[in-house]
Amino acid sequence: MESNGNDESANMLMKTVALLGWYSTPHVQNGNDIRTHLKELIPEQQARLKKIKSEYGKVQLGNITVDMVLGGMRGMTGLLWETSLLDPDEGIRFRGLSIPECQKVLPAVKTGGEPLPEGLLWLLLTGKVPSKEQVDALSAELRSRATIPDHVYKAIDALPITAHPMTQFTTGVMALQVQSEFSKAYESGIHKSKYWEPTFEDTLSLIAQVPSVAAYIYRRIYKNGKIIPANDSLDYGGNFAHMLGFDSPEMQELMRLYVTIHSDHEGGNVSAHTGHLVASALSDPYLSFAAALNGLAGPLHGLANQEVLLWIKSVVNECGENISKDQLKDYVWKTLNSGKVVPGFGHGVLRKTDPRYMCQREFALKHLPDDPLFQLVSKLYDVVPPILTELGKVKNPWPNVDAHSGVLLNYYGLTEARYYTVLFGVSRAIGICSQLIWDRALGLPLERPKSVTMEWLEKQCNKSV
Ligand code: AMX
Repeated sequence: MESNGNDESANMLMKTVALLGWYSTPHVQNGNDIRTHLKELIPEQQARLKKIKSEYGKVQLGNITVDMVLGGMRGMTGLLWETSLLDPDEGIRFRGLSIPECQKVLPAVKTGGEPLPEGLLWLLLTGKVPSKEQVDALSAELRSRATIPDHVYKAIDALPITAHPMTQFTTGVMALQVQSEFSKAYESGIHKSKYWEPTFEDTLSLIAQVPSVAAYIYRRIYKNGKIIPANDSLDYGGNFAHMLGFDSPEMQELMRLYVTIHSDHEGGNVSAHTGHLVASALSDPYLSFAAALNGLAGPLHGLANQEVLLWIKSVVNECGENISKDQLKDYVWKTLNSGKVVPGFGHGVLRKTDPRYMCQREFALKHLPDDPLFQLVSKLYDVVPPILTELGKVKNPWPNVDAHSGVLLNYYGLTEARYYTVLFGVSRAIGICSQLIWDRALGLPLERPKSVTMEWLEKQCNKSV
């Protein structure tokens, strides 16, 4: 693998990043074994959290209003999530780095290529941009853990082939759970200061194994069960595309980009929060990640990428590929008037166009500018936001990540929209699992917010007026 880390602008960016202090942890020793890095970082971060607790424990972070309690806790700061932070206007930053910055500084297969997901995993776990050698070592570590026990395939095969791919995927992850090192260690009485170690073992194995489980499901449902073995000469994203049946260099690049940008979106979204919540009961990483996947499978969250392509295809079926903007407006209103959402638009936190949408748009402009479905997606970018704004209640009329991913996959031949959320799930393993290691390393407690009844709210509010 070549690195693009020597690129001059990337070096400049790294210096700026260091000057701005985004990496708050001191320099750690060079070395390619990620465990060694974590062993050094964990005591520093434990001390940091202890200091925050003791010095700022009573500082208020905002007022909770009735609207927040009734409105799905929007805007309520209530979780610690180290691996990424979402700004409503700028979008996601992975350990301080925006998506374009990650594209510049993370190692790639070829200079100027898309970031390798293993590099992002290293960044999320350690807060440091890895060298090419470190990424290669992590790729090799993942490959060494990628073998799936046979009973996992049998568990999936027990489901009807018509079962939704996400149901099959969650079943596969649950079947992997029997190998959990964390649950074995807990049963044998491990000391809590060591929880992160079996969590690390489980999460790395889980990240290593989900692409094979996901590819098995794809080939089982759509390719007559003809399974493609892993290619050990490929990286994580390239090999995933290969096992699905796609060997073009462009599709492999798309998969690297896809996995990287879908990996993490701070802690409050349904899948990340669910994984973190379930793990706070010391459920092992497999149980926690399977729970997260069940949240991702909802149409307001990860299933939206399936919904977008199906919706776009229904537009084409009814009006043809060369639909005018006026016809498209009518179609959007028809969707809204039938009581449905326009999939791929809006967000719980973002208030501008999602940078994950923008980088996929740039990929499309580079590789498939004339694709009719891409052109339709571009038209939707013009047509939908003014209509959602006109509704008067939508807080963010702009497109999110899911508005774009389907047409890219479809262009390269991965046309089965019902499968798309599984790709999202494979990617999410990287972010959720990285944070789970830190959850246990930092000794984060059982999550248990307070709930109230309407009667309690009425009484409380009557007292305060
Ligand atoms: N189409 C139609 N109505 C929409 C809308 C959309 N794209 N986005 C928001 N609204 C509506 C809401 O349904 C809500 O209506 P209600 O008051 O009648 O219930 C109102 O606008 C206010 O919602 P909001 O505060 O702007 O959004 P939210 O935080 O409650 O929900 C989200 C965010 C993403 C669920 C919503 O924008 C939506 O349903 N979008 C379409 C589905 C989608 O693309 N989901 C993927 C999100 C990204 C991801 O997780 N992968």
